[in-house]
Amino acid sequence: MDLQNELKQKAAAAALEYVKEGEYLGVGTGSTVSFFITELATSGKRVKGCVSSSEATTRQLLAYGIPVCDLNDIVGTIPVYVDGCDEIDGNFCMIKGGGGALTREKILAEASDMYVCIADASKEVKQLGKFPLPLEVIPMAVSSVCRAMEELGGHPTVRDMVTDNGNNIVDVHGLQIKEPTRLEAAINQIPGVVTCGIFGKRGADVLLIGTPEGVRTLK
Ligand code: ABF
Repeated sequence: MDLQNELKQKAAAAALEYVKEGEYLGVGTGSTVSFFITELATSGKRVKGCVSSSEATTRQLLAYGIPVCDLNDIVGTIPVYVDGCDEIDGNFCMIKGGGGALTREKILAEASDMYVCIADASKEVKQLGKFPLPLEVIPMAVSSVCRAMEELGGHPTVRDMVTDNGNNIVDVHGLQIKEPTRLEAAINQIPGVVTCGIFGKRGADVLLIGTPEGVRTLK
């Protein structure tokens, strides 16, 4: 395993401590989360059920025999949501959506009491924006959303994928994201944008960073 994956795995293993047995657990998407699911499956910890943020995560959970529940069947909030990120800043604002699952991830983050972010050290940044900002976009609005993003100073490209929700992903390069929450709100107002990959209004609560020296916990 290469170093980056080792660091992802360390962070993923550290998140087990936050899993509440007998309760619902929100589960994100991506390679770091994939390590987490394996850790969960082999830990002996039993949750009431997982609420999944993607078809890929659902498949992995079910392959381990971990029950998967529908968010609509849960009354109240999910105590803990474990997910990764593509970038995270000092205020725990994030860019997410590199894997294209941002809409369901944002729904689960909002529905959860605590977002535990797991990441390797390369994800920590001073300012968001080096990682191209993903937007989930209704297919008929792709061109108009791209034009709107150019007006905001970005360079949009359309990703060759269809999301679990049947939409497109536009990746916006070259944005200087100085005020994440404000830009998130502005992009959310563009007709056709389903979800903006800035997680500022609802960022992370706990950050577990895998480093060569061990896992750093930031709250
Ligand atoms: C999820 O997984 C996404 O929001 C983010 O795009 C991605 C991170 O991927 P990885 O864990 O594979 O680096 O958190």
